[in-house]
Amino acid sequence: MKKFPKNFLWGAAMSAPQTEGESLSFGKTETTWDYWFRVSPENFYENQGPGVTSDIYNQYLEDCQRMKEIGLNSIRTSISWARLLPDGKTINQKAVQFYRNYFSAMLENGVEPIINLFHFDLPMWLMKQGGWENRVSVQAFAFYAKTCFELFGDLVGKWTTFNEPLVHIECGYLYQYHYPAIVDFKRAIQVGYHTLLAHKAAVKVFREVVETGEIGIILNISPTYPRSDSDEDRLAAFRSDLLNIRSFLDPSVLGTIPEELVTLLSENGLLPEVKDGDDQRIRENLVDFIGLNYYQPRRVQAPEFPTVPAKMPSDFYAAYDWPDKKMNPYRGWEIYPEALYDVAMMMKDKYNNIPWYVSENGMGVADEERFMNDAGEIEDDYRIAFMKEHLSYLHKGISEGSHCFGYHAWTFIDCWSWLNGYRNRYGFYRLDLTTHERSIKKSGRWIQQVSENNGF
Ligand code: BGP
Repeated sequence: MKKFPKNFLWGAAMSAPQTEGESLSFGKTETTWDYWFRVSPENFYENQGPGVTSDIYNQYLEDCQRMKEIGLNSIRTSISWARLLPDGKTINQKAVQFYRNYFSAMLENGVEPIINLFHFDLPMWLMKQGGWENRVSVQAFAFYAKTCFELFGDLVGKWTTFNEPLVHIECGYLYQYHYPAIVDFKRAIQVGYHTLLAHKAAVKVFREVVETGEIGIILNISPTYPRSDSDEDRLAAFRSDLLNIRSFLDPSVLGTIPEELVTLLSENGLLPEVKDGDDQRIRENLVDFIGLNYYQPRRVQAPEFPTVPAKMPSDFYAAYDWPDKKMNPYRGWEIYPEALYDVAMMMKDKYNNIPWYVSENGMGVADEERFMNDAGEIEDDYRIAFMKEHLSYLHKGISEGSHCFGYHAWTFIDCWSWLNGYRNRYGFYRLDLTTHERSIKKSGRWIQQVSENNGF
């Protein structure tokens, strides 16, 4: 039996834009997702948009009971900025009531809410001013954060500022998976810099207005493995880590931006605009904990014909296709549970053994109705096997002293996914797209046992 530390968090992660529904009602205004779907629905898998999603806005009472039913002692979700502050300034009282009721229902069911402020869903009123490219976004975010802390601080003990900040940067400004779908490395770096400052500003305001409670940030972590031990491949891995791991982890935990990252950006004409006092803002305002979303490793090799100065991150490191990889063919992501041990050791050895948790891990599978038994239950043994393997490596890291305090699966109920709609399912509960009924999967019954035994 693999036992986990006392008070270990067993839970699941989700986000407002992927679960709430009522995306243009009860006072909420458009986000970039609502807007993009309205103007370019063809970009979205089977024209599935963010309008209804899992309808949690209307079903949260029953859903909070469902959390308890499968043994979840914690849930991470986010607040919708455009719902709470439809014009950036005025508080929407319907939103206040909804979130207070929702978080209270979690607490009544013994579920600790971990509340995140930004999960890719930028309000259109801010996008129209340039979004994260415009430094006004930093103050706008700090105001939103302060509003949340004041309104919900009595119900929420753990806050996080951003989910996967790298993703809205690279998908929005390099790879065209998020609005505004621009390809421009320099603008991407500016967006990243303002995002970092917004995170720092939110932590600062948190320390000013909240007496008890903790604050952190959630980062996507893909540990980098070079193709070979050659100097060139190792340099590629080092640069990948600078951009993809250390860019947010170092300033959040250590209060520094790696010097080598500054040099690399400077040599390539990519440095962002900064202002006096930014150094101090970055040095201070450190987090209490870190959440790490782990799905897949990153394998790299030296780029063969890099453009100088760099136009894309691939000019610093190229993807390496490891012939021995094991794949999740539905999502196209490599399955490599060993990395969770490496991540645990990295947090212990390089980040002062700061408390951290696995804030997302999971397996998206298409056409899960193939695995439905006669009683109508999805027998998702592959998901159970996936989680067991990952938890085993995590357990090894914890037994060697890494300060990990929880494991959250992606996700609670099958949810809407950005451009992929409902193609890949991740939930402990299946969502029926026509009736919006939820039904427990085998993995839901399994996680209940794991949570009850605090191990498996
Ligand atoms: C993470 C995001 C989630 C979720 C998950 C699964 O990166 O934080 O919002 O979507 O990935 O990925 P996908 O939905 O693309 O399959």
